[in-house]
Amino acid sequence: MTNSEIAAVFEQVADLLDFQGSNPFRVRAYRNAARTIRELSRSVTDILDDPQQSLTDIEGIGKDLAEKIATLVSTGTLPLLEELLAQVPESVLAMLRVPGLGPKRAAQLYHELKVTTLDELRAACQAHKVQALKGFGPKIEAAILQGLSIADQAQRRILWAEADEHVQEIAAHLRKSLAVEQLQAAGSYRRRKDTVGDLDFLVVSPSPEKVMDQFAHYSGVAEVLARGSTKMSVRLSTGLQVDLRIVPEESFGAALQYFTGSKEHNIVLRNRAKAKGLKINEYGVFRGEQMIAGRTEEEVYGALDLPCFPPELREARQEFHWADAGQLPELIELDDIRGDLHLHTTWTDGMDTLEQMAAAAQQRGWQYIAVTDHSRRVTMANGLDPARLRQQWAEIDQLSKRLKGITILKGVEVDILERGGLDLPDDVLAEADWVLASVHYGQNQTREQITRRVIDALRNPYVSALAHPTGRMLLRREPYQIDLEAVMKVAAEEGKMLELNAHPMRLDLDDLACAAAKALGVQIVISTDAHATSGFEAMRYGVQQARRGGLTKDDVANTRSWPQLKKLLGRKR
Ligand code: DGT
Ligand code: CA
Ligand code: CA
Ligand code: ZN
Repeated sequence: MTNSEIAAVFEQVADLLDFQGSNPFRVRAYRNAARTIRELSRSVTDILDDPQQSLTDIEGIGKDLAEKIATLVSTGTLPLLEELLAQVPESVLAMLRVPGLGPKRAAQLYHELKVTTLDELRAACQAHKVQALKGFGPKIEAAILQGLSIADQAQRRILWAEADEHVQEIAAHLRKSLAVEQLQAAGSYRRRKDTVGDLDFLVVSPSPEKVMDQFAHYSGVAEVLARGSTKMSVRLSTGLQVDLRIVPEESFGAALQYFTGSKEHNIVLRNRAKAKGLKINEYGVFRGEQMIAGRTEEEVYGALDLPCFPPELREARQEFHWADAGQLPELIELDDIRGDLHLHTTWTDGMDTLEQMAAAAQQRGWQYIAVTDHSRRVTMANGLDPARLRQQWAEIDQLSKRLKGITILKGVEVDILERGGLDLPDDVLAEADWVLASVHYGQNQTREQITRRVIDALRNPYVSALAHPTGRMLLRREPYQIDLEAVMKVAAEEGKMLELNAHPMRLDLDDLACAAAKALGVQIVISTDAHATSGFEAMRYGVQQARRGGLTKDDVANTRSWPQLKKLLGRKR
């Protein structure tokens, strides 16, 4: 079981308890457990398998939770979950997951309208029965309808980070078979797309049957959808489909190229081959009957006089033009990153202390971090007022005296208020080394309103960068309405930066917006928004997304030392 799967079970328990109107503290305990597990940097199953290690050694996991996890991993379920599932109709479960709905409202719909399925819910919204309920109204009804379409999508795709957990587990399982000689995960996963529809594995093997038997025995498999002589598809218990193909060694490169896609990229490639009098398919590149390439991807692209494109660029956007001009960008790499400029500590809603965060960043080889806890408007997160912020900065001064080898910048994530303006006065912001401005409230305002608020914030001389610029939550929440182009132009003018928030659920800016920012000469800052030391792990997701946007080291501000980065910020800072 992957950590995400385990976390999902605890979340489901929390949802069901909430739906039943259980004690809020109990609900909260299960939600916290889910969050703790999701944010762990190590695999729970690995720890359980290792007699030298114990789950309770991990911070945040007590004896009770450890026992529940062990039960879950060994039996595949929890007695409490089974009990709850017996009490709640199964179709209601899907309702709990509709963005904008949640367990409490779902319970109300269930009791008052007798709605038990998503289809019934959609019909009730369309008949405007939902807005008539106490505490609902037309806005919420519309939000539920939108949530239903997002839920549809969420059933079909998963986050890249979650796909990665599956890929690591499945690959490890397959590699246990001696029949596997080469193995690669292709498809959108390999292109590092922010969400993934299904997984596509390629294997070279002298005995395909043995590989397919091994695949069928993977513990996550719920159903074998199809099995042929060299190809097999399964559905995992999570609903994810996984395709496996066994290909001949001399065709591995061609198959890898073909199944990495994208489809659009492959179409361009096929036309280019045709223009050269060649044919390309998943077996190789052919001149007439003769195969002239296929063993490696380099060979395949080489046969068409093309460079072996990094998978992240294979979307039929700019890559062929760049190749023709001999100007394929040298994409940024994780090792280029010098520091992280967005993180939270126990001063607000983070789980680790300032010192722990600094030490963990240093361990990663980073030269600097900016501590950017929330400002007071974010009451839910215990946001900082000027007095507490200055207290925190005093602590940073103290810490800086003790810690050598890492620069701790005094920062803040200041809220852009609903009515416009910033949540902290200029004289406070002026003392900061680094100021992120964020929209957390008023996300339903019009495009004009939000764009204006953001542009005004970027015009403030003390603001350094705009955090998570569109507010999107992958598979959960659409971006708010914002004219990004107008925002980018102002950023360019003012020498301000835009964040690529690396949280796997945000990846905000997305790849296309990164490319647009680059075209306007706006520097991107890749930040983890870590709420615990394990959150730093997200940096790689951000870098992947930046690569998909065609960004090089020079396009990303935090590949520089802090003094160099500071020079790039607008003159006034
Ligand atoms: P996904 O799974 O929806 O996130 O996206 P992909 O890109 O992984 O798509 P998938 O799994 O349907 O197919 C894997 C790759 O196989 C795809 O990227 C390109 C290749 N492929 C699939 N169908 C076609 C096709 O009809 N024509 C061409 N040229 N390539 C295809
Ligand atoms: Ca796929
Ligand atoms: Ca597929
Ligand atoms: Zn934020």
